[in-house]
Amino acid sequence: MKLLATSITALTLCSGLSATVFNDYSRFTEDAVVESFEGIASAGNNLELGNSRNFSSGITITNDYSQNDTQQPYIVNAGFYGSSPADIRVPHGTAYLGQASAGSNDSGIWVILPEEVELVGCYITTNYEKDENQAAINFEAYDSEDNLLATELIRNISMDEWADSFFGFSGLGGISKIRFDGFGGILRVDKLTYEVPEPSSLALASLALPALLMRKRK
Ligand SMILES: [Ca+2]
Repeated sequence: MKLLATSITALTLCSGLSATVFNDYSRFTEDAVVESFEGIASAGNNLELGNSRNFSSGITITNDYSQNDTQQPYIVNAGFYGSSPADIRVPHGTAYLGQASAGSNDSGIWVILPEEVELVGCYITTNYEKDENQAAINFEAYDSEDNLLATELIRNISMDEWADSFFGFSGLGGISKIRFDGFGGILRVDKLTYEVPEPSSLALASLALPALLMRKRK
């Protein structure tokens, strides 16, 4: 019975993936893939993304925006809605991903990763001058079966703080999607970065359960 109980615990631990939040961009290695949203919208322009768009970095961005809504995700290059580019210090390059009132009339912005990753994150600003309590985003990580692995409430980060405001999720090989679901204000995202696990880490994880069972059988 003891062996059975131990085996069930081990199986539960293996299938019950979770993710943790991290803020240190230097955890990524040179193997990480960066989506900086450059070269998509022409200078000074917005490109509305509609319901789904694939990016050369491998990610797909989806949103269930409908024609009845006034807002949808967009890529902005060098300036925002006519404001001077100098007003905005974009963390990486001149272009970024944004949405006004993300999640207020839709399910927010989903980022579908091309494979299950170990690390994923981005630089985020969520400011809203009229009401700082409205300027909050739920940033979430999901596995391939749409189980929520982790969520982080991010509040009222000003434009000045954007380039210092990285939020990421870490989960060994189990993160398939991330989502931004907000309450109001304008969400801006840049330098979205992901990294798949080292092959040695995955091998270690896949060996862990059989090794444990083998040990218990002795
Ligand atoms: Ca950029």
